[in-house]
Amino acid sequence: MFAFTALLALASAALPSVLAHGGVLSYSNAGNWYQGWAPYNSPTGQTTIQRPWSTYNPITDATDSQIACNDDGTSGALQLTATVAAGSAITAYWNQVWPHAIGPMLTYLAQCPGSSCTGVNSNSLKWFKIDEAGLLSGTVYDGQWADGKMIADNSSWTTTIPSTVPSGNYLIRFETIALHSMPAQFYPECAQIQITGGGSLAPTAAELVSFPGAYSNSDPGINIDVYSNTAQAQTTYVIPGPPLYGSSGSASPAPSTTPSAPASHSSASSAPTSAPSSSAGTVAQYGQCGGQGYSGPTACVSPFTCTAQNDYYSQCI
Ligand SMILES: *[C@@H]1O[C@H](CO)[C@@H](O)[C@H](O)[C@H]1NC(C)=O
Ligand SMILES: [Cu+2]
Repeated sequence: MFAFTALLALASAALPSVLAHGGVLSYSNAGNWYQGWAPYNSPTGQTTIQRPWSTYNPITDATDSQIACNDDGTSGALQLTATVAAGSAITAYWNQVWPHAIGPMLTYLAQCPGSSCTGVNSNSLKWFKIDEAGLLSGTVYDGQWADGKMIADNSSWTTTIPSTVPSGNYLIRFETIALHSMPAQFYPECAQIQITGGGSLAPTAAELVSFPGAYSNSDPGINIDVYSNTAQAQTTYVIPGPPLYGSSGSASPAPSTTPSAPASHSSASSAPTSAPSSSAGTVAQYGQCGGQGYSGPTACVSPFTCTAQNDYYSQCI
């Protein structure tokens, strides 16, 4: 008993900053579990799908040279790649219990040239955003944020690889941004995946960005004081980065016959959407079409269906 307590005391004394920050430590996909990089261990002999990363501390400059993958951009000496089916869900797990509940969650992909991402510098790639969630309900000051949902979901975030993404080798970049203090704190980590069974919808030029480059310190979603008077009345939050993949003009034009009723929600939960009865818009593939706190259009462009991802987010897929 004494030894155990002493060990705990020793551990917390030795790793003070570890308790305040962190990053993605593991992944799961289709029942497979993938251990991530252990930044506090020796790099020697580490074999993982995750790109090596160097520090538990946050990045606090939106243009930092390490903002792509929280590292110098290089792959590991024994780098692995996970095979992931297009259309499947992949989950990233942060260290438990993640401490920062205010801010957005974002997931990006970047395709690598050639037959592997190993050896490819992450700063040389073009990224597109496949998932984003920001202020889910309430105000910027005291509302519910995606970061809080991540904590509630076992300090993890699940993103579905779009079924339309071309097959190939990619880096996947999970990111949580913490807004509880200024400047904002960025926690991005990357893993190597090979997407199989994909589609043929390439991201548009407007959807592709570089890291660094995608964010600016003056972006409204980054240069934000969540405790200000403005924030106390603010119910919208602009998520940083490019438009979501599939949302910027690549969807087929709206059909000539307007759907007569909003698309039904396939959610089994009782999570209501405040669907406005006058909704006339049609939402492009991967666009938001429902969820608590959402009041925009709910009808999807044909042939997509509004599908609940969680209580707060339904999208056209
Ligand atoms: C919660 O996450 C940890 C990894 O951080 C994992 O080992 C555990 O299985 C997860 N629990 C559930 C219920 O998913
Ligand atoms: Cu922290």
